[in-house]
Amino acid sequence: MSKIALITGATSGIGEACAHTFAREGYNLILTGRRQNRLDELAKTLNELYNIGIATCAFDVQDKEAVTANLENLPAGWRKVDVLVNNAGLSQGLEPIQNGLISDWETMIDTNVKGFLYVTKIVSNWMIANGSGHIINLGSIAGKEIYANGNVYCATKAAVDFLNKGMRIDLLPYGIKVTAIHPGAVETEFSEVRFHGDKERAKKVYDGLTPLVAADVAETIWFAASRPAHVNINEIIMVPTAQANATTFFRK
Ligand code: NDP
Ligand code: 8X3
Repeated sequence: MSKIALITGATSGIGEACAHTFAREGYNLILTGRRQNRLDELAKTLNELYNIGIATCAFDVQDKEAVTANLENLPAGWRKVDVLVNNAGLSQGLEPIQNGLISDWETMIDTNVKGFLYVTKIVSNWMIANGSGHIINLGSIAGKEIYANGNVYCATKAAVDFLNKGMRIDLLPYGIKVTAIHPGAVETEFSEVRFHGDKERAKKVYDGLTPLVAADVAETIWFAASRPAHVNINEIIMVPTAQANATTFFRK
């Protein structure tokens, strides 16, 4: 029987790339995100390329009731999730703490921490019932090192780092693997979202260097997901060659 991967934030960037990678590897997929049209297009493309089963669920991870209703309403067979790619997330703003918008902070905390937890609670219980599973959490280099004006975004990713470590302990007795992937700069819609749609400012983030692309991260996630049963990858920090740490870039 084909395995199942549930990928949150599959409408763009790293999540979308993961959908392609896991589909290529023969997984059936549960794809989530807010934009149903993108989920439909992705499902159509993957159906044309690979002969796999796909369920799509459009919901906002910030909305606890919507998360529960959408996931719990999936047909029972879809609860046999082998891999959860806990990826939905975003940054909003890049301002010193005294100037930050409270609405941006709330969106980041509600999405990257609370939404992440809502999904984790439901799927980890499915995995416990199934007797196995692998949760792969998208942290960030921003959760490992703080940078100027990163304040709340970095804090949410630091929370993911600790939750990753905490859930690994809690889920250990159930044989559930837990991994975090912490990327540096990946060119996706991330910066455009951070800068509230300012494409020009977003592009500048990657000026003069070759950033990671979403597929680089998806392949690393696949590496973690495809280790033998007795091997767990606890975490991986991956950056473009032109990035030494959260704040040091070499730009041509
Ligand atoms: P994108 O903006 O390209 O993709 C983000 C995805 O998250 C989209 O599919 C979006 O779907 C989904 N999402 C955002 N908010 C919500 C929400 N409230 N409810 C449901 N889904 C939501 O960015 P990336 O692919 O780059 O980001 C993916 C993850 O990787 C994030 O957690 C990010 O923090 C992390 N990351 C990114 C890095 C980068 O440099 N790009 C580096 C390190 C980590 P939709 O809008 O349809 O809801
Ligand atoms: C995304 C990477 O450095 O822009 O998490 O925060 S960074």
